[in-house]
Amino acid sequence: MTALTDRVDYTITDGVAVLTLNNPPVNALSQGVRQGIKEGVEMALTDPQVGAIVLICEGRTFIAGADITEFSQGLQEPDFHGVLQSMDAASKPIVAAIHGTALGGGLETALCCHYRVAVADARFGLPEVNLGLLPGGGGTQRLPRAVGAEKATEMVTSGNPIGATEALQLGLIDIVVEGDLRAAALAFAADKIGTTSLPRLRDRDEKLQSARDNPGFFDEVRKAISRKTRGFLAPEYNIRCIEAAVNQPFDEGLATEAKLFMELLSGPQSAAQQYFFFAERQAAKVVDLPADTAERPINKVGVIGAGTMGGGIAMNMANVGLPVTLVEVKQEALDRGLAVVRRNYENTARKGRLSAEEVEARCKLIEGSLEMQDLHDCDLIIEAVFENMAVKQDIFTRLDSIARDDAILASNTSALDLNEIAGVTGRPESVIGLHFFSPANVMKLLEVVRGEKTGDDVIKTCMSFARRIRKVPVLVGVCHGFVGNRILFQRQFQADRLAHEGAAPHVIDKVLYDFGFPMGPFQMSDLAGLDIGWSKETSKGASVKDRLCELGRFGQKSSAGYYDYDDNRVPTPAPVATELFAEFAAREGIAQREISEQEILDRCLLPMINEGAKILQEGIAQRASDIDVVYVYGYGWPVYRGGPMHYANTLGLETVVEKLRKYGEQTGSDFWQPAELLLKLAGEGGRFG
Ligand code: 3H9
Repeated sequence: MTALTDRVDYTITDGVAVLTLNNPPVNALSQGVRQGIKEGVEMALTDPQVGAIVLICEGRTFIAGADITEFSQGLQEPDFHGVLQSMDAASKPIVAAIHGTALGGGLETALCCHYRVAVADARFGLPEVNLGLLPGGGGTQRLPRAVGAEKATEMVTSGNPIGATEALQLGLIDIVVEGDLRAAALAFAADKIGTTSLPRLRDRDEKLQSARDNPGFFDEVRKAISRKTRGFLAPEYNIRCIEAAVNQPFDEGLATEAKLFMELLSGPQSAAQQYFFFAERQAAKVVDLPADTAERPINKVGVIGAGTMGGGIAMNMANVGLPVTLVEVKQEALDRGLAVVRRNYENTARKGRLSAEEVEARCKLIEGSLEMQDLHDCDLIIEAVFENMAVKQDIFTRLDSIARDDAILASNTSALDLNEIAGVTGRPESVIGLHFFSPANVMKLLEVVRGEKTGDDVIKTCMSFARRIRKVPVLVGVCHGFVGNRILFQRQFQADRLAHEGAAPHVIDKVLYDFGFPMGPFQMSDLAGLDIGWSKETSKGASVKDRLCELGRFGQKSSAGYYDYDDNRVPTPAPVATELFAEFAAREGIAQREISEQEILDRCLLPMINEGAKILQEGIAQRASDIDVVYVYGYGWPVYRGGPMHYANTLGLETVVEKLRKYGEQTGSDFWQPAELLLKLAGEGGRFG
């Protein structure tokens, strides 16, 4: 065996040179890997004893793509394209032996091999779009030639990988291997020794014909994905590359791909999306947990409260095969909750994403009960009743005597003091916050709230449990609203002020929608319901929101709120809302005026950044990027802008401070006082993170 580099080994077995890549954890195409492949291919081509080459990987996966950390450092030699070119042009057959995931540059490497063999659970994809990029190693030109332009367009615009069975049917791979991959690849390669006319995807055109015959195809795709991809550059750039594959000769198509790739790579969207890729992975890590911290086993879960939240939480467990006991006080509420769960599953089945048997199996895993006592054998119990400290404390007092000694007791509170809840139990070390976002069966974010006394083992268990139920966990500390809602309160407050000062609610919403949020603050309030925390008996009409509720305008559920809704829930701005703001402004002596879109954007976003800085200086979040993960996954912050803290970095912290001061002077309010951490970092010319 020869070590070509510290990442690539070279051996010869029965006339077949085997290049073995070993670059943990995912065999990314780092410099040492590219160098090793280049040298290995050259060696094999010049060695008369070698008749074929196998490219295979050690560890858990085939090459999962370019090394993303290298993008920001500038690409080093050897150039990826040169390596691919030498493989494509090789005079001896090269076989890619694939296990795990062949992604991005990994799949592009395999596409430059003459043959591809793979194990049955291997997956293949070009997920560059998720990094704000496109496959820049010829993937947009070779994949359509392998699987057709239609399938390739779907793969590059969604980033979703396909499995081995589909890959075989499409012609992306040559065989699916049962048993030992290396042995099978060696045998396959030995069989190809001496083949003179090697199959090269660059030479194949036949699978492009159907797209050539259907010139409207790409515009149909654009239309179909427009809602989902609004604001993103990369999906459109990916489509243009496949169009080039269909309409241009291969080498011209490659040049188009290279040009568009560089445009994306040097732009702010890709920088934000690459940043976010690592932010998400960082968020899973808890800095101060000893490595040997044990986890508690979780095999059965209890949920208290069968409302929208409790039902949604229970579905997360059933989705991964975990039995759940769902407890309610009244039979009627329990029946209603279970019926909603069933309806949700049936809706999913109607869309073809679940079979009838799966619907039944999941519903069966959720057992309803009216007895809290039935939670006695649960490993994790999540309380999801309405936000009232006395009610929650009563539940935790009772749970303390019912739950097993090693059970974890969690509250789904979105803002209350977890320490006060834990304080009523004799086991505060077993109490934690698990703040799910609504709808809990859909939203990926989970704020894991660490109380003053929460045990390390409980934190570790909940962070890994979150991933088991396919959530993205972010560890946060106790404060009003934790990270997400605490920051949101600031934006809502300013949106309300702006409306008093003369900006119409729908204009404020539009500014935030255009920034990339799925909806603005007033649309969000209408969706959530304006009557949360409002009661007819006690209402004093003290705010615009109260007055809207008094008029029976509770938001979308009553087809009227800040907007009027038609039967299809299409909103039109409600004049009554603007009139009420004008009335309140007059009463409070606020002069209404024209407000620019820039001022609306600044006044909604800068307080979020400032609050994020306070959260960091108080140690409520572990790191700035965690705040961004909360905002992208929990509140629809456009990922191509990275999250509020990354966005602040792109504005420049000095600019953020300057603007905060400007609005402070304009309004004469302390609200705009920059956080100490922000002042410090801006003073040093620093950044968050
Ligand atoms: C590309 O290929 C461009 C080309 O078209 C053209 C070039 C000219 N680079 O996700 P995990 C790290 S763009 C560097 O937790 P899993 C990751 O940060 C690339 N590092 O594991 C983590 O580090 P840590 C196209 C990478 O088992 C560790 O590996 N490819 C890369 O849940 C484990 O990762 C992609 O977009 C990378 N490419 O999932 C694929 N990938 O332990 C990106 C991972 O320090 N990768 N790391 O936190 C993935 O989707 C998943 O990592 C994968 C494994 C599915 C492979």
